[in-house]
Amino acid sequence: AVNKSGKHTWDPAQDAPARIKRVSIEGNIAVGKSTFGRLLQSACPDWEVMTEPVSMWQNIGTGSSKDPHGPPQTVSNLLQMMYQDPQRWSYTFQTYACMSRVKTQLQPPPAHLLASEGSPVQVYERSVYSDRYIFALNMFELGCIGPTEWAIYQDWHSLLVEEFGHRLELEGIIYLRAPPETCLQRLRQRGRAEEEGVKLDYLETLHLQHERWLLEKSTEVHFDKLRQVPVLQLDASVEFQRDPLVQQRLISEVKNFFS
Ligand code: DGT
Repeated sequence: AVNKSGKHTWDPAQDAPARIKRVSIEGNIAVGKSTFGRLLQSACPDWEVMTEPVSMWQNIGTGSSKDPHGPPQTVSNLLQMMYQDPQRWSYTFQTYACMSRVKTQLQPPPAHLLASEGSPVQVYERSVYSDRYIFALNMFELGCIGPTEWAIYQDWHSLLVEEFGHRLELEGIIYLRAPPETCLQRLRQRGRAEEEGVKLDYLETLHLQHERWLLEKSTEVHFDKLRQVPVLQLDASVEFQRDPLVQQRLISEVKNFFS
């Protein structure tokens, strides 16, 4: 929409203006999605990178904080609970992660994107689609989400995606691809406490899910439009975190792909 002063405005009941592209960054744990998102953010003024709310999953307030005589507010670390007891907590984790991804993808574009004369892009770290076709599916195949939980998850996930329609659609996916061994090395280097017990075979199963979804175009994907979303595959096995030349090459690949 355009208001009286000629500025683009955002009506939350409407879709994002068609010229704003929505793109997600996908890839294995610790491949470097956040680092790459920050690079994109600083190299492309017309891009807005929305970060993944990992800290929300680590700090869920429980207990009553409103009643001064009630139990004190405590904090649960759902990420840690999921890694410590995946059979008990994977389904719960998936409901919360998916809800936070829906919220992120529904956030209106910031004013500077709406006002931009260029080719603005809103970028998400992961999406409601990797929630289902990477993590939830993987946990189901590993036996950490039971058949009944999986049926219920798929039912409400499809309902959400269909009901929110255009507002959750993507115009592109950036797939940061690296061998699981490289991701494990990066994961150990960053030393996130909850991930201490993560083993190579878990990263291998997640790698295969990415390959099935993004490269082999798995027939498990239930949304026709999602199967047609263009995927840019980037070689993230190279050390891009500190090498400015590699960074420039990757950024220009992205810019060319989405221009
Ligand atoms: P990056 O920036 O590529 O280094 O990525 P990370 O590892 O910071 O971010 P990400 O999305 O791979 O995940 C953060 C942590 O949360 C990691 O331990 C994996 C876990 N995680 C993320 N999403 C899900 C999910 O939907 N289900 C499960 N079970 N775990 C998830």
